[in-house]
Amino acid sequence: MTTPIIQPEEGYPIAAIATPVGIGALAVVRISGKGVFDIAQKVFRKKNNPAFRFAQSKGFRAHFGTVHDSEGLIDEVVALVFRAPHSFTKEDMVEFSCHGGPVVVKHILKVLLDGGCRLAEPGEFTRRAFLNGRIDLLQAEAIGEMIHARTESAFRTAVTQMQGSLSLRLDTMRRALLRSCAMLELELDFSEEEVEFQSRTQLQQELREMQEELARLVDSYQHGRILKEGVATVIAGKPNAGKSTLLNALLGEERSIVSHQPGTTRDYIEECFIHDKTLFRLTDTAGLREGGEEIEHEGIRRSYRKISEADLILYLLDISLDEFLDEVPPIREFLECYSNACLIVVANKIDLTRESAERLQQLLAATGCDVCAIAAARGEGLERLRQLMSIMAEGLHKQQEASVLVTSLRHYEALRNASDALANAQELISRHAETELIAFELRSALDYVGEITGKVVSEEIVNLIFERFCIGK
Ligand SMILES: Nc1nc2c(ncn2[C@@H]2O[C@H](COP(=O)(O)OP(=O)(O)OP(=O)(O)O)[C@@H](O)[C@H]2O)c(=O)[nH]1
Ligand SMILES: [Mg+2]
Repeated sequence: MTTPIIQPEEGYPIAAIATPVGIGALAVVRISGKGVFDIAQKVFRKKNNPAFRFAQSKGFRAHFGTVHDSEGLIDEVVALVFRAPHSFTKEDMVEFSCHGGPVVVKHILKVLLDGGCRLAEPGEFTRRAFLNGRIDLLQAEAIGEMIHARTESAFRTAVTQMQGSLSLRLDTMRRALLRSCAMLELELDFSEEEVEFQSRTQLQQELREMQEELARLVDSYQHGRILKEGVATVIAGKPNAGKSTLLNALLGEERSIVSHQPGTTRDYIEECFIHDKTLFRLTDTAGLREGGEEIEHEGIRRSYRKISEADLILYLLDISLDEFLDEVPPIREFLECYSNACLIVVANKIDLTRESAERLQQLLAATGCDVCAIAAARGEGLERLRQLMSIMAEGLHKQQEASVLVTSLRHYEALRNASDALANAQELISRHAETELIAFELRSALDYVGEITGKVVSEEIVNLIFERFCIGK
């Protein structure tokens, strides 16, 4: 199990530009850590008040003045003071709002670095907020997700997580587990006297309730993942069916190479688009066929991997070919093998046949699937396809109506492990197993739950989480 816990850093003063690179009305450069008031003092002069001292300023105060380097004035700024522990990092902080030109901002950053700060690493401000106990790991991750949210619903979910609703549930669970663990361990201290401080019936009941709660959270992951990452939608089918043409048409740009040669797409291509407030992560894959050479083989292997991970499969076929019914067995196979995903059969190239209605009917009867007819190259039928995709996505969403959603694979895995440990504990209790074994399972459930909020977590995981942030956050 992971060992606790990373010690809070010493609070070496760090500096970073907190706003995006480029030209804007304003930009913010922030510093945090020990001695930042002295560093700010070296470079800042308050308007009409030469006696002003950051060290004596109250928190949450804005001071208007100028920033200088050895050669003179750099910019007029507003310096905002936060006094520990009432700041984002719980350390002393100053934020300089300056004019938003890239050169100005870099100059201000440079004087602060020359003054004694070091450049902050990606996510280091948020990391300090976590290490200093201002937020837990879940909330820190939610901040990252909120910044990267591409749809309104992903944003809302991240905000809920940031406010700590999932943290609260997990903490309650953790406390209950801790209590039971303590009782069992107390029994161990008196093992010769065969006392039972923790009623086994009551413990069984409590563990069952916790496991149900964990199961609900685990189940919410599919929905949460779709909100965050989009509906994983894979366009599959034989070579030349028009998969790349369809990807381009749905995106409205020439993203994937189209050619009349079968086997054009080798590696898969992934792009996102939003329709009707739903984010779709669309993947164009290599056409599925026997034979071909080595690179194409690898492409096809990757296609199957993507198909196996899909929420929604668009199975594309060329309806203008006389042998279009040859596609029925592979479609049936898809339905069987990838039953976790939704499937839409998309009949392409209707512009090339006069019998499209008749053929579609045959296809519908033979597969029993939702069939959509299009001419991807001309953009015909795409609106109906998009509608059908949205309806399918709504079905995926509605499968889960939990108020708290799990959106991260890391949390999902820890919750599943915790749930497994609770199942083991219950099994042991019903077999009247030794207290030691039951306590061991409860401890590991406790550790898994603690991993999520960061109560018990390895430095490696913390590093992985904060690496994905941008500098200045
Ligand atoms: N007439 C007609 N031709 C189309 C249509 N859609 C695609 N095509 C043509 O079909 C050929 C194959 O299209 P692609 O999009 O490259 O097919 P693909 O499924 O990606 O093929 P691979 O990458 O080889 O698996 C190209 O010549 C396209 O112009 C359509 O709706 N009507
Ligand atoms: Mg292609």
